[in-house]
Amino acid sequence: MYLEFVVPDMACSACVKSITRAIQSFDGSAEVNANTDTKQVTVSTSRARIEIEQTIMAAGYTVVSPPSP
Ligand SMILES: [Cu+2]
Repeated sequence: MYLEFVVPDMACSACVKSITRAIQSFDGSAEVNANTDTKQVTVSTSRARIEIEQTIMAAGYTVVSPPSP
């Protein structure tokens, strides 16, 4: 499934790398797409939304979640 997160303090490609690495060390098969302009992070994963959210926060970033469908 695809999960979308908004990460307001993701500013540059180094942030994208840290977030991607954190998520992929949690779920090795996850695909991460991040846009520093829109601050959106899209994750293709089989893990639960809360787990990915906690992983992003553990990497030091703030997550603003859009409402779950
Ligand atoms: Cu950065």
